[in-house]
Amino acid sequence: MRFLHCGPYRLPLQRPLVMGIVNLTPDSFSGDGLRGDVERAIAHAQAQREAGADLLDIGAESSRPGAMPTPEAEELRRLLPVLEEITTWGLPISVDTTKPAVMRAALAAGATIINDITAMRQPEALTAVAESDCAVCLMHMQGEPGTMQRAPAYDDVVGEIRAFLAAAVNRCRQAGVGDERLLLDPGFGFGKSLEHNVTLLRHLAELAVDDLPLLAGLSRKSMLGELTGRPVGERLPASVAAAVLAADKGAQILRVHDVAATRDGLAIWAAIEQGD
Ligand code: 7PJ
Repeated sequence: MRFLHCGPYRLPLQRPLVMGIVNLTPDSFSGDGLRGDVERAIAHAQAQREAGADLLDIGAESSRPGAMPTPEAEELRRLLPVLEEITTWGLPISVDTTKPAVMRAALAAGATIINDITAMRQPEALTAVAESDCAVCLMHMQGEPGTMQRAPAYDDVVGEIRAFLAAAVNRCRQAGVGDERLLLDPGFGFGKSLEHNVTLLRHLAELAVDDLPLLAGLSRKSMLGELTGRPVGERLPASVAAAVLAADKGAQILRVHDVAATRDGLAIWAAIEQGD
């Protein structure tokens, strides 16, 4: 049996896992921003857990297309009070951040996964995770949030992203982060056109460098809006369909806003595809 090592936790990778999103940014595109309200954020995290989340991903740094960077002090002010509570709940907590100092503070506060949308490109980020025993999600992004959706371009989107992820894996290995701590993510919507996103989902399995586990984040994203014509508040059915398809294509962790609905979708998929 395979496991993802995240600090003291061992997440079994036999069936797809659901990562519930807890968003602390005030300007979340998906309408779930919690406006810095600690109590409400904790209640939302609790609801995600009760809905059956296997792990939670908490983020206080906006990465939506066109977003301005969040100052470090502000990010920590939003994160730490919530982290202090939810890291006592007995499930792995991932922190969505690109800042080495925030990674260190989050790990000290009990976070056990670092979800870095810049894939450990900063040497100090690599040092921060190498000195701990957390898991690391390496996500692909072309460009930067402020400008990434202006003109995303690839000659071979699957090959280029696979090569990017392979290089990030090598950086981690060289820093002493073992394969049992790594997750790979194509970064749906991060410097990608609709066509790029669709191609990546279709070929998701090819991105699993050395058979490392894949995380997919499609929940409520604009590609689903483009395909259905629905605004962000009406993308639940499309999000569940996308999560189930991602699982079918080999994703081991689905990063979602709607945990209960995603679990239902995955239960049907598992009964058919993983039954007996
Ligand atoms: C992703 C993420 C994703 C990983 C966001 C949103 C936009 N981290 N952070 N993968 N998306 N690893 O919540 O949809 O796709 S922020």
